Amino acid sequence: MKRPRPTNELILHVIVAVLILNIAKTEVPRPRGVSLSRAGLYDPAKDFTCFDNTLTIPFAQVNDEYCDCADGSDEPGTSACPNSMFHCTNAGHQALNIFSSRVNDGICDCCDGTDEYVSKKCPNTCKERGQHAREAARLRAELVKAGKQLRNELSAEGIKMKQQKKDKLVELQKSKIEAERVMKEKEELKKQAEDLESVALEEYRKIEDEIKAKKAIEEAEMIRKEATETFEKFDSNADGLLSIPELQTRQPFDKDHNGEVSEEEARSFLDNRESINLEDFIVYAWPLMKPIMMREQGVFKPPVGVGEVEEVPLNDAREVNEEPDEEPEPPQYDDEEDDEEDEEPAEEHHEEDETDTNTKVEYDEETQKLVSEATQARSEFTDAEASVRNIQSEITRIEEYLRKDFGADEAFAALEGHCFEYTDHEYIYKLCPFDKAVQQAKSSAMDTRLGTWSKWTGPEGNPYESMLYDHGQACWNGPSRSTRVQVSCSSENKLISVAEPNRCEYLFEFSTPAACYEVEQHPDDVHDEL
Ligand code: MAN
Repeated sequence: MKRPRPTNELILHVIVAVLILNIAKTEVPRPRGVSLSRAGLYDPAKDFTCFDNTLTIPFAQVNDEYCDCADGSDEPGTSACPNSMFHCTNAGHQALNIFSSRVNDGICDCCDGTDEYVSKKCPNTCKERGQHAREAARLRAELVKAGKQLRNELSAEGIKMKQQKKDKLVELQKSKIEAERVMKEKEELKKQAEDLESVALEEYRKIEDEIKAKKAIEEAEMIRKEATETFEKFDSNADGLLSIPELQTRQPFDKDHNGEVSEEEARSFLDNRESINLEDFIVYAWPLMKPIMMREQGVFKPPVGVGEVEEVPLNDAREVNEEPDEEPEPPQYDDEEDDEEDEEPAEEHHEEDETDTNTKVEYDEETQKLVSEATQARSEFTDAEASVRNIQSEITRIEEYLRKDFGADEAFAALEGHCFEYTDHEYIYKLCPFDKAVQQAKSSAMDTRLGTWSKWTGPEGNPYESMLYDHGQACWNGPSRSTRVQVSCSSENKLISVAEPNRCEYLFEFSTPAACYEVEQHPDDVHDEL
């Protein structure tokens, strides 16, 4: 981006040039709609040759409201050629080039009124507008002068920051190559260690599987034994069938605690049958009864040596899901709120350990060594992988930063990472340059994103006058929110105002010394500025 060198000397030169050219302008006759710089191309003493050299016509045909030249050059001051441009001198203000279609269209485009020469209805307002523009330029020049030193400081800081990021990037890229090399090495070591571990564990796995299978059989036998014992106890007439009346004498099955075990209650424990034989009892009824029996045993632990279910005071039975009303152990609380969360995984872990230790075989020294080495190799590989990932994400972050356009001389760079606030009666607005625009309702403290940094959107010659933040939170029944930020020069960074000119389209005014630079001006414009 070109940055003009604003010196008093330059301004003086411009003024002198303007004066000279302005005088010259009045002396050089030229057809309507032709700029001073092109006046020499229209010589009334000669025939006119179109600029594309395709045709030569008598000079009288220039601006005769008939388009002779394909390039439109014979009609600079009429609307006859659709592809020609009309130049208004706008003496006293800024010269302007407009499309020929705007000539005599009833709208005053040129402040000197020359574009509407047929109706002559446009008064010359260039003097007032010029004065106005010059006053604005003078004020801006004063501001720029005041803010320039600050801008230079910001710029120096920005250049330094950007260089630091670039250096960091080079460093990270080197580290990444090394980290990837280490990761590959660790991966290979892990593979080797796991191969050895796998061979060594194969024998043990078989043993472990056998132990597991044996345990499963033992467990099934135990269940069978418990179930058979209970069946025999409850089958009071010993006819090999457990029936509803037999179960009705067992108080623990009084689910609704009304003092008696109803037929339905008894039936529900017998797989909804009238009676059940031992084999079916083991499969269908015992799983329903066991939790109740265990609860009974757990709550009313019989004295040592008295293990019979019958000796339990059955009338004190509880509902299946009811908690015992015995005073529970007072829980031990820590100060930490997340105590419960802490405890659970620990318990699970404990259970896992228990199953593991139940079936785990103790390895011989050599195997244990290989297992430990493989565990260590796995952990080193995971660490190496994480290290590559971390470096990569930092590289991505820096690359994103370096892609951002921080304006001429990086003057806006120092604003990155800072946020500026503006409060109105309803909301707190936040602008975090190069990041986001946010709206926070005072009442709910809820953040609404009004846009994410997109790009500079100022006009040609001064792109750093306006920023766009888009793709914000969706507007109800509408587009996603977006924010335009008008950036102006001042001696401090400040979010000056916020408006919502259209629903969910926000307009911020932000001032900063970073914007204290002279605006580029087109040489053609300067010519006619007096
Ligand atoms: C919220 C705010 C307003 C916006 C409406 C649109 O109230 O974000 O700025 O106009 O939503 O529904």
